[in-house]
Amino acid sequence: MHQIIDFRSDTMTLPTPAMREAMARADVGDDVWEEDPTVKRLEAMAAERLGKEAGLFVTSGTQGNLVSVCAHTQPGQEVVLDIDCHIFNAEVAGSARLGGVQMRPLKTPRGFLSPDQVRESIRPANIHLPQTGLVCLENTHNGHGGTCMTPEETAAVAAVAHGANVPVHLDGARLFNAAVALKRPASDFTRHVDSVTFCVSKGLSAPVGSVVCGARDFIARARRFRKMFGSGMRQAGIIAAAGIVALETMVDRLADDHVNARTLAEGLARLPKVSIDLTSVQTNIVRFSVERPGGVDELVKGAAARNVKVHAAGPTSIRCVTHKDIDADDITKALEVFEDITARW
Ligand code: TLP
Repeated sequence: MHQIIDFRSDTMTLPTPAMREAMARADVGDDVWEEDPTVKRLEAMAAERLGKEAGLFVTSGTQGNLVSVCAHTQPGQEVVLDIDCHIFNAEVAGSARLGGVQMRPLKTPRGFLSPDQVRESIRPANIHLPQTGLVCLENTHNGHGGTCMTPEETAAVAAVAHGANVPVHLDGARLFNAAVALKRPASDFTRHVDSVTFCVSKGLSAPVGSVVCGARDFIARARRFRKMFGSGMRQAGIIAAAGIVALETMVDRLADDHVNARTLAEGLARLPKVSIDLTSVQTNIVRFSVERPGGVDELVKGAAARNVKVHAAGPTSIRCVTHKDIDADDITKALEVFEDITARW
């Protein structure tokens, strides 16, 4: 049992003893010179798992997406993506500011672009129009509650983009959650996209980092952008070592987080003034809304006072994320806290 039950994000996970051990012992070198054996091992391992030629260790998911957008596009081009996705909403407009691209956000029912939407959004050749430079997808979809896009849905969208010579980037910050939830190899989700970023620092519990995977020439361009953005990291094997442990030992256990999220969601659904779409709870994210003025604040503050931390995702919505530092007993305890707070609603 842990003292604080922290549902704010799976980024809150602390490194495991095995990770700390691997970090202490990591064989390292200067990674800007491509001489850090541990970073190279993580990159190769990630690329192999996702069926790509090469990998690039980056500081964060945000940086992975940014270097990918920059490496795929030219300034002035347009990027097609879902309106609720992380790249459009939560990456400080980095792609616009640093990549010089224009975003073309489209409204979707579950966070996933359809093949028709992509077909209709790709710009025809015309002197007035921007050129479509990239399509971005997100799996699992954070804003829609950790929903999963199937490999087949991904393939159908990518086929349309590729038919117009437009590459596809996948923000797979929580890609392994989708793979575990749908019981498919992670490479099934990445086969049809040109590049993918996944995070070792979320449910996989490593302290820092993400890996971008793609074709060798794409990764070479992404590497130059990573350097431009100030993240040539020298003896980065110290942190990459934890990423290796994450990939080797922390993927299968994500299934436990999904069970805990489901139990939490079903408990929340029984509370007064709480509304939750249980079909959206497919992995480790639980989003729900509170239909009572000031209710979000009451829940966030009331729960925090009893050592349960939740994230106010909007004026009427709360997000809870399950992860390895929250077990089944914690879910029971947290539900008791939420029941007490909402008892008089
Ligand atoms: N998301 C964070 C916050 O920024 C909201 C979280 O706690 O969930 N893509 C997706 C789908 C993400 O959810 C995130 C992180 C990122 C990219 C960015 O990763 P980092 O935080 O490593 O830059």
